[in-house]
Amino acid sequence: MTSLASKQPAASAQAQAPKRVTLRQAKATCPYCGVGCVLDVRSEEDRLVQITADPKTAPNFGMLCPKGALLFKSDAPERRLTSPMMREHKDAPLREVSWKEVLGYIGQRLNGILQARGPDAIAFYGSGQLDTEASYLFTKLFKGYLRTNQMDTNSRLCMSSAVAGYVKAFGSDGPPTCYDDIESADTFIILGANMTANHPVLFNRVRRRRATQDQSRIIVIDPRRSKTAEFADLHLPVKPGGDVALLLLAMRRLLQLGEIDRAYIDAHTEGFGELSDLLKACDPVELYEAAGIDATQIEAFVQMLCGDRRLLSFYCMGANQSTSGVEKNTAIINLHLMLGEVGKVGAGPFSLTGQPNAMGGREVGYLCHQLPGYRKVTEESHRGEVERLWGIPPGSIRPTPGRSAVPMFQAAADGEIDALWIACTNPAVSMPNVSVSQAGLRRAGLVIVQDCFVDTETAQYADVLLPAATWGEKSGTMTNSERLVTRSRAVKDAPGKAVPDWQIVAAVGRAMGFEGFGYTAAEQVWDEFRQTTAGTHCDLSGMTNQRLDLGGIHWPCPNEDHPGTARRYGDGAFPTPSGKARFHAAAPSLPDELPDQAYPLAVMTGRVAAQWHTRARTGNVPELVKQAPEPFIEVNPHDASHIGLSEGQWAYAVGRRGKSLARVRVTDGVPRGSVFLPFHWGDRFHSETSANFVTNDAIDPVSLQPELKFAAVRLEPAPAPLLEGDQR
Ligand SMILES: Nc1nc2c(c(=O)[nH]1)N[C@H]1C(S)=C(S)[C@@H](COP(=O)(O)OP(=O)(O)OC[C@H]3O[C@@H](n4cnc5c(=O)[nH]c(N)nc54)[C@H](O)[C@@H]3O)O[C@H]1N2
Ligand SMILES: Nc1nc2c(c(=O)[nH]1)N[C@H]1C(S)=C(S)[C@@H](COP(=O)(O)OP(=O)(O)OC[C@H]3O[C@@H](n4cnc5c(=O)[nH]c(N)nc54)[C@H](O)[C@@H]3O)O[C@H]1N2
Ligand code: SF4
Ligand SMILES: [Mo]
Repeated sequence: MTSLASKQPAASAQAQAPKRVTLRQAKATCPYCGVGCVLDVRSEEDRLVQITADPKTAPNFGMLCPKGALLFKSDAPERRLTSPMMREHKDAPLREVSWKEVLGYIGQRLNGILQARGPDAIAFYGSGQLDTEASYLFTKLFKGYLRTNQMDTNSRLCMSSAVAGYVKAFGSDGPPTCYDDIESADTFIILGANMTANHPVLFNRVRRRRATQDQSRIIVIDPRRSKTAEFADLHLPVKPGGDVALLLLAMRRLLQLGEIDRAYIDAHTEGFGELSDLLKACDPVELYEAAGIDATQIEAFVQMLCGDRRLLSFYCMGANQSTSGVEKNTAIINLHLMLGEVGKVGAGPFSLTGQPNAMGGREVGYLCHQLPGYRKVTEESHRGEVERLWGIPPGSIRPTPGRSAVPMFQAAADGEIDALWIACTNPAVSMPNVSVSQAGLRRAGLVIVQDCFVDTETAQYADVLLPAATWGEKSGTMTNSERLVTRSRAVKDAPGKAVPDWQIVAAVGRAMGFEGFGYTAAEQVWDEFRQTTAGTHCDLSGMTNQRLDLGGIHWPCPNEDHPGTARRYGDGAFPTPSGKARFHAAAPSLPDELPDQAYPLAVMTGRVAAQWHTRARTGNVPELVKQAPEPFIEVNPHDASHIGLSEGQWAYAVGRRGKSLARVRVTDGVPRGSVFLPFHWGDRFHSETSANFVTNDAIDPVSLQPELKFAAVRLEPAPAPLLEGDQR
């Protein structure tokens, strides 16, 4: 195993040994989307050379999408961060240093800040792309040893509304469903998810089911006619933000028709009275206006939900990234509870996880209000349990949540954060209202960036750069969208002094003088973490390293003989105080920032199939870059001609917080009054193209997730930018 010690300069003599040609092969979990495909990866002389998938291995059974298949071209050796780098002053250049020097420096600086300003002046911002071992150790270091809950991750921008929705309705996070439900379901709702682009292998299974079962129907709820909507039997082009109104209209009609599962509601739920009161009291005219859908469309939708069917509902960022994200989530769950479509084979609400290990991150408690095993910092008994497990004094863990992502960067911009440690995420591009986050990165005294590439937008702000081994270079564990836990393996060595993320955290813990970070292998970290989940709602304690070597296991898995649990809540018992699932009656609310005369258009941001987030990896793959080479904005033909914009022209989307440059695509796939802008192209592409210059950082009051799917803008023609390689 590569260890940090062996990466010390003192050990470099080993590198003098004659090199043999090495061929390696292993199974690794795809580092992209939450489908969590298991890939067979081959390397030759420390270069990845081939990616395939085994037809017998879950969850993808031989399938992969172009991003996964082309991973072997994504490593870009020339862009790698291969040594720790640091500078003592903001105006000094970064210089390469040894691990010993950088660890000493970090230990001394963090200890100094702790003494001078207290633990809340130190913050961590992480990622659902870190493996479980690294996420667990960050949680242990910050919450247990630095004694601060100032720790949050990009899951706040991604899944936090889904987490809150599950907790409100079922009493605990985590989906009830599994991928195999697809082959037993017949009616699919896909709400605010463009699965063809963003969860492609899973969508293949949905398409196959649709093709082979006559009764099967696909309903897509998305303001845009996305590629996924093109496969739908019914596309409901909801007004951006209008999902709660649309779902209330459907539930109201189902109630009128008596098409509800009374027996299930009576036996297994509470709060239906309030919901039916709301449904009877609300004004349908207002709901139709808010949903942007007419009665014929609702009728067609409701007809597909009537009678005997198995309903599986997938939802993603169109639901979560909203100031009413939690209400959208609970509305979807309300619909399922009302129809008795929970806990049955082929049925259930199924939040699609974005990142490969955002589920694992939730399990280790990496959001500012969480602790390992779906525990909470606000519960005294939970804190006590975790303190005992970690062997730290009672009272070590703080009882109040730290700042979530958006307030964290705001606090940095306000000068309240002295040290900001960022790992495996690129907030200088991906945060809403990104100018504020960039200001925070500029102002924080000590910015530590832990990444595998040297030139990311966030790395430009670093005072310390820590070189991480990346996918294919380390062993680690991930949980996918369906609670399937898989072990990813190394097929090549990390370049230079780069080491796995968990080793970096453990080394900093030791450098700060803490006991409890003396691990010598990732498997030891896993063994410690799985024990912390024993007896919790996300019990993984039965998943030994040996078992994970043999293949993936679904949690809960409470003991070493337990086969794992593909589906939950089949007995109708929920982890709420009463044991019943809860309906939530919420009237629709409007997005935070509404269009007006000055900013007449609603901008929705999102993704394309060929690029992954800030393009750190997909931007290195020529085939993917060719498919999606530059930023674009989709504009309805009516709006385009009204403004005087034509296909292929460059334009600024100008909002209240900033403006963003993209090439115009005229399409009736977006409704009048709305535009769609992918967020993949940050400063590394061009200084003006980040979509997040215009996005709104208003947050959902419960989940604290920002409204990345709705801001008001106007469009203005712009001169074509000078791009790299351009001869103009
Ligand atoms: N190729 C690719 N795949 C990815 C990623 C990637 O970057 N690239 N990222 C991964 C991650 S982390 C995530 S979170 C997922 C995201 O996966 P998705 O959620 O599928 O992706 P988005 O494109 O952000 O948004 C989905 C859809 O929401 C729609 N939408 C916008 N506003 C509303 C609304 O008010 N209501 C409804 N119903 N729909 C609305 C948009 O039109 C868009 O089609 O993808 C994962 N997979
Ligand atoms: N406008 C708008 N903004 C959005 C969204 C949106 O829909 N619209 N979606 C939001 C969502 S859902 C998400 S999840 C975020 C994603 O946004 P980010 O997390 O910022 O995006 P990535 O490009 O995936 O950043 C991952 C970083 O980790 C690095 N990396 C890769 N492998 C490793 C490793 O093994 N170790 C370490 N230490 N680093 C590694 C990469 O080089 C890269 O710099 O964006 C959010 N921002
Ligand atoms: S579907 Fe997702 S997990 Fe599977 S290969 Fe494609 S990007 Fe990777
Ligand atoms: Mo995400």
